[in-house]
Amino acid sequence: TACSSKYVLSQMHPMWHGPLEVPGGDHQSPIDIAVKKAVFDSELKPLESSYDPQTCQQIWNNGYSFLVEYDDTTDKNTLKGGPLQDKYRLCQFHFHWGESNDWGSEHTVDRRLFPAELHLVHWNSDRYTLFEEAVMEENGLAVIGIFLKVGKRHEGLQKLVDALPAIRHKDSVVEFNRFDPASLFPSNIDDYWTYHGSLTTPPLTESVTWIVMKQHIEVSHDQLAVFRSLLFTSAEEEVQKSMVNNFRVQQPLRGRTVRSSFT
Ligand code: SG4
Ligand code: ZN
Repeated sequence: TACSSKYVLSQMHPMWHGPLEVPGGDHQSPIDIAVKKAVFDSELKPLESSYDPQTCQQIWNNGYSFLVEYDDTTDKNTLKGGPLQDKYRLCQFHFHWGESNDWGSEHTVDRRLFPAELHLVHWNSDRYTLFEEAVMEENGLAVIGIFLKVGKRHEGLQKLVDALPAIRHKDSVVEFNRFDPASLFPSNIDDYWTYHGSLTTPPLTESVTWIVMKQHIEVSHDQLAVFRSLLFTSAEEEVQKSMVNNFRVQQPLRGRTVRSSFT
């Protein structure tokens, strides 16, 4: 599957649920984005994405979030431009959310929390041949972060929301086709912040160029309520646990600079 995600997960899950050693790195994610401290960089280009909705394969509850996975064996879904030197390939997107609308995002803006955050995970297909290889390298991954706010119903998101009851339990997977990831982009993708950081779950490798959109998207309270009806637990477990608050705590900036594409 995309990102060889089953392989990654079987390694990361026992770790994540046990006491987590904080890795030594100085480039961990997520962070608070302090708007006035971000440095405008006129060299930052507009992002160029090109996605083929036909390459969408499945939707999967991995026991931590739900993932929409794409065929990443060829360059059919690419991201370049922006802060990126190379071409990156989409493998999956997923969300983080809270138990209430008051929190749930991983990144914050001037300490402001959002009810959810979308992550579109891409790996560097110019330099590496596999996701597993890219995940270990400094320029291996590019993740687009998009904040969700509660407001009016999001049409693009609804097709996803409708599929969620079928993957309520951990480890359930259903086929999911023809979904355009760009339908979840805000109208303005030219304004973003970027910094160098890490995955927010094990292996927590510092391989991510983060691209966090300034503009959020709006989804309805009811749509988020369906996210919260998912379960961390498998069908066999006696005590079922709602999938909520699946975000990592914030990490220190430690001298890094957040750059902005806008003034
Ligand atoms: C979520 O747990 C996804 O389910 C993981 O996907 C993902 O791991 C992890 O978040 C970290 O990604 O953009 N938040 S993040 O830094 O993409 C990876 C899978 O395990 C490695 C496939
Ligand atoms: Zn994420």
